[in-house]
Amino acid sequence: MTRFAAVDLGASSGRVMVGDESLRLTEVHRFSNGAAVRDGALRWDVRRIFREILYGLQQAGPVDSIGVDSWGVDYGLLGEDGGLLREPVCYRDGRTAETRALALQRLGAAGLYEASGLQPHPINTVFQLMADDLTGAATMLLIPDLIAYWLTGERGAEITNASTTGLLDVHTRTWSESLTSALNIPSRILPPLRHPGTPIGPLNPVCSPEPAGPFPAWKAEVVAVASHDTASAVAAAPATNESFAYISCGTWSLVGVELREPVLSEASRTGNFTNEVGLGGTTRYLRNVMGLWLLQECLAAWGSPDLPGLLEAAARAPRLRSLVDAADPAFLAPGGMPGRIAAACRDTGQPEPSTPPETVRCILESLALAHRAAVQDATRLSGHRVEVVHLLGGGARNRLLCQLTADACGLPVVAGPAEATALGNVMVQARTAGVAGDLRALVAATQRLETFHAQDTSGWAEAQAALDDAKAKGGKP
Ligand code: ADP
Ligand code: LRH
Repeated sequence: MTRFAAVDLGASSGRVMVGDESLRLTEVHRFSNGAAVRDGALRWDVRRIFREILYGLQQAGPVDSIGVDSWGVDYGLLGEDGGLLREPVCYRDGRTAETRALALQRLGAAGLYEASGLQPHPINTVFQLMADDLTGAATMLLIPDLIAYWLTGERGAEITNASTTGLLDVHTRTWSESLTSALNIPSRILPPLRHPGTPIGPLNPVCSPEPAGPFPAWKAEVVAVASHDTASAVAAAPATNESFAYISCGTWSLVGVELREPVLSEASRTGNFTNEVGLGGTTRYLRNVMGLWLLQECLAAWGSPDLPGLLEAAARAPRLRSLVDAADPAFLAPGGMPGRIAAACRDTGQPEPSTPPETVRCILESLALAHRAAVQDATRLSGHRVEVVHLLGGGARNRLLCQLTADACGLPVVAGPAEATALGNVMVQARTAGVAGDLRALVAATQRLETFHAQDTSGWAEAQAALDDAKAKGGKP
């Protein structure tokens, strides 16, 4: 039996899982993740993450290959000597406000969209690089590529994640010279692109940072997977035909459809849709919705109460009482989330949630409403038919959110796999090792899934109209 290690780094937790050709998956190590302010910026402790990965690989024992995926857009800079210049900055740091405005001024919103196919989200790598000090930078490595470099000594940029940077040409899928030159980003720091399924190199500690702990003593090939976590999750959607939408639901909700070609219309641009690269050359046509970040932040503010108890109480709280725009980047930064949500309700003329269960109800219904809007808009803007919604990732464990999403969308929601990303990571390694056949069908046949049918579909359209109306009158989200 061939064994594959999937290193899957989420914004809220990282894990090392072992999978095989039958897509049986075992978690061997999980660790918490999160950004913290150091040296004047919100940063990821990527050396600690690497130590956790090495520990996880130790727990995994010998495997035939290793794949690494993580959240998108963030990067580390290597100096001329190959060392990391600084701890990577988290996309939630506020440093891109001015550079985003500058890029929009130089190229125009339509010009940026036509070139990159991305919504001009403040998190995009391009705006971060424009805000960064690139003195002495030899190479920019996205997070999974940085980990792969530390594991092998090889540098590159895997294409699904490169497509989140805002520097990939949406037409040619190569680094865009016109964007780098217009935005003064030295193209020499962008490493060669690589595609899922290509070998990166054998395990080799030559570039591993110190002190990192024991490096695996066994031999294994590190293989490029769909290293953007969302791309891996979508690859593992247990879809039986093309007529589906997906919600990759964890810290973020990434909501959209899988297409053969990008959609670059004006309506798509103003609708805030992004065209990212998916496995097999597909387009992930999606909208970024804030996701369970809203809940994570509230839980942290409340001192981490028991989640199941809170969800039960939220299920009993009044229905569709107060809603916020869960796709609004105003919720991007950390801190004070219960108060910010209450203020957003107040500013749009709605009752403020006054207890944690009411706030949780507000968050989950707001997410369900944003899921509904994104599924409907993606369908309308792309012309793609949708009969079912696949809700993937940790959010699939939140049964209330799954039911509310089915109700809001008026469509069946198939929830799971909760570890879709790690599964998508293993799928590419299995394919590379020669496993043939329909791997999505294998996911459907082997993983725990639950279908939620739409029940109470009343009130959602009115709630959306009321929220749009309140925002149009100047209310904050
Ligand atoms: P990421 O990869 O972005 O770190 P995950 O896909 O791991 O995110 O999802 C994490 C989220 O899943 C948590 O914030 C939490 O809201 C939700 N979640 C995980 N386990 C459960 C559970 N048992 N019940 C309800 N929600 C859960
Ligand atoms: C989800 C995700 C998402 C990006 C964001 C930075 O983890 O990769 O697709 O937009 O993180």
